[in-house]
Order: sequence, then structure tokens, then C-alpha cells
Amino acid sequence: MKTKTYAGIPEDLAKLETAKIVLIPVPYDGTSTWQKGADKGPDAFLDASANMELYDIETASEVYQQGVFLADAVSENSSPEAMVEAVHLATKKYIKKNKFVTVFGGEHSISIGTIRAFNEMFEGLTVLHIDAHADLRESYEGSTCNHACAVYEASQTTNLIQVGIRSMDIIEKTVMDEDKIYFAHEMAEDDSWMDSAIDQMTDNVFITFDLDALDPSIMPSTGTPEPGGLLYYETLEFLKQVFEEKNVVGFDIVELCPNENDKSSDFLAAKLYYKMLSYKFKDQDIENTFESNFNDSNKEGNKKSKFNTEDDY
Ligand SMILES: [Mn+2]
Repeated sequence: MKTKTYAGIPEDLAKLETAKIVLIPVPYDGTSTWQKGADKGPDAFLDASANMELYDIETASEVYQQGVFLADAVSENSSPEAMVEAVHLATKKYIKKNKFVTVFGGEHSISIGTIRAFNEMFEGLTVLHIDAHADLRESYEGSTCNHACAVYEASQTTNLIQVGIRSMDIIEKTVMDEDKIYFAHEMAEDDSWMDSAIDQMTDNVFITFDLDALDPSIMPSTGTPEPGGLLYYETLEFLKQVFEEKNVVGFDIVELCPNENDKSSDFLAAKLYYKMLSYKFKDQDIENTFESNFNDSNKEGNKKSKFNTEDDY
């Protein structure tokens, strides 16, 4: 990693002991099928972040003052399975330290390990999956840890809500919960999807944000750009509402595939990450200690059980 601290923040705000936020870079691109380059995502994101102004106008806050610890990158890439386990362990380690844990990829398969860790540590977890692709294949090209399988496990173990979907294989229909999927062509016609999606969430929400959910006109630097995606302000409106109404326990952002000729995508990813932090902490005093409300005791032996739909919404 070229950058010493996240966004070039002062070192006293970047210490693990005192930072409320942890950022784990995962420069992994082992299973992508079309354009390679998501392994360069974290560096491009950190470069753009270091060139960004750190006062957020909308929330009138400087969220970096809550402290952001830039963790060592997870570099395990001997196999998709080994990478997923390394991400799982790293994520869990920092959740146990009572941090707000965020992960920057890397291709979407990294989320398998991240979601597994959050599901073990938080009760009744909702996974909000924002993506152009359904990513519901049980296995793909011989692995259950392929990017095309990013949320299959979540579909079996958590309350999975999918937003922005506009590309899938017919076989994924056998897995998807049609009440909890918001297709892009429907979202374009009727904005009641925002309230509807939030109504279906439990209190603890993990967000996995694949940048190809965004329209290629504003996010061309991604491995598989699909037309008809989300625009910036509707994305922020939705995210802001989720952060206001739910306990967002962490998030990841994946699939930035940097391009020398398009720095605006890197910058969008940097701003989106910072916005999400700003929404999370906008009502928290810097002096107050952070409580993530993780629960270490309940899920260890139970991680394969299907989310209980009788759980409180
Ligand atoms: Mn995708």
C-alpha cells in the first residue's frame, strides 16, 4: 500500500487502539471472468481518498476524527477458499475489538468471508446486497468462492435483500427470494422500492456494495459494467435512510477496476465510502465510545442455519 494512513489523516487518528473505524483492503482478483484489475482497486481507492476534502457538507461533519485504522491488506490468494477464510478471520478479529469494520475489494468473492464473520457476530443479520448481478450461484467454475457466488451463502444464512439487479442466470431463480429482490427495471419506474426494502430489513444490517450497481455513466471502471444502473443521488438517498433507520454493523465496497483514463470512478468510490462513514457517525460525538453491539456467543455453531423469518423486523 502506498498510503500510510487512510486519506492521509494524522497518525494519532489512525491508531488501532483509539480508532472507531477499521478499513481492511483486500486486493484480490482471482476468479473474475472478464476484465481483470479489481486487485488494483484498493490502491486506487486509497490514492483518491488521499486527495479528497474531509469535511462532509451534507452531514456537517468530519467523520475521520472518529479515527480510521488502515489494517494490513489481506493478501492471501493461493486459492479462492483460502482467501475467503483469510478475510473471514481478519474481519472477525476487528469486530471482536468493538470496531466499525469496513472492507474494500477486490472482486466480490471477498464478501463471502466478510458476511460470514458478520453473521457469526450479529444476531438476525440482514445483508443488503447492492449490485447489478444476482451473484446467487451455489458454485461456479468449480468453486463456491467464485465472484458469481458472492451472496449464495448469505441467501441461506441471513435475511438477504438484493437491490439494483439487472443481470442473472435463469438457474439463480431457483435460489432467489422474489419478495426481497428489487430489479433495476422496476426501480427505474417506481421509487417505492426504497421504503419497501427498508421495511423488510431487521435491525442489524450489513451492506455489500458492488460498484457495478451504479450506472456505467458514473462508474465505468468496474469489471462488468451493465447499463441501467443507480445514479449518485438516489443511491445516497437510499443509503442515508438505511443508516438512519437501521443499525448498520459494517459494509464492504467491491469491484473497483481502475482505469488510467478514468480517475472519476476512483474518486466516486472514495466519496461513497466516506459518505457511508459520515452517515453512520453523524450523530455520534467524537468523545463517546463506540458500541457495535456484537454478540460473540450465539452463532458459532449455528452459521449454516437459515435466517429465521419469524425474527422481529
Ligand atoms: Mn456485480
